[in-house]
Amino acid sequence: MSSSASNHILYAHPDTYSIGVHLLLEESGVPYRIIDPKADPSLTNDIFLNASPHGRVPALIFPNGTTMCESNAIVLHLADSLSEQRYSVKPEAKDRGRYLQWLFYLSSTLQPEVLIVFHPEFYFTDAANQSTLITAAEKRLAHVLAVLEKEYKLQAHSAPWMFEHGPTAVDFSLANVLLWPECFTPSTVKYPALSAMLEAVSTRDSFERIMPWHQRTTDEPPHRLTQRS
Ligand SMILES: N[C@@H](CCC(=O)N[C@@H](CS)C(=O)NCC(=O)O)C(=O)O
Repeated sequence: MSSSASNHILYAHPDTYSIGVHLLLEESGVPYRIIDPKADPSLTNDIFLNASPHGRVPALIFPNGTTMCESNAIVLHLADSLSEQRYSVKPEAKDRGRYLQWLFYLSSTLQPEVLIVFHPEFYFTDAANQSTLITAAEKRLAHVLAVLEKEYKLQAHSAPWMFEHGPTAVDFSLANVLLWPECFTPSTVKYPALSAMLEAVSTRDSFERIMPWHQRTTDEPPHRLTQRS
């Protein structure tokens, strides 16, 4: 990580959907700087909200001044544009469609259940309804994880990664969620393929370099910057 004005700037908060983007930047070896909009509210200004209109992390400002938010859009774009596309499935590759399918699945099908598990209060104010909602979301999350486990098993020849040539944006983004004990418990019985992928991500040098920044410092749920539904 270094800090010249021509760097990428990652707006992030520890232990959030920022981890996948942070990993990819670290893997790619491009210079970048991190700003936590929560740690320094004076920075949660027009620049951050311009990059992330919903006010959520991660958001990225590119050296040329363009901006992006939405973690999976960011990792898709970074993987396509950095490191000779090592962390992407190239646009002309046979597997490109499958790669896009699973990246979008993470955003559209996995993330909604994760949001409920962490923030049932966005939907109900009373404890009884929140508890019912969490139970339903956990059941749906277990199904989503089973679908992902099945896909990784189908691609056993690529193990521990989803694609044969090595780790991609899909693995990094999914590992981001699998790191949360509220969502996933590694198990060689129930989720051997997902657990192996998570283990493989967790032993990478890049992971060891970035994770000290992502330690939870309070008991506060990791997802919240401001109360926003
Ligand atoms: N779909 C978004 C979700 C981002 C998101 O929910 N970020 C959370 C932290 S994990 C956040 O910034 N929450 C603060 C808020 O909503 O105010 C993505 O993948 O980037």
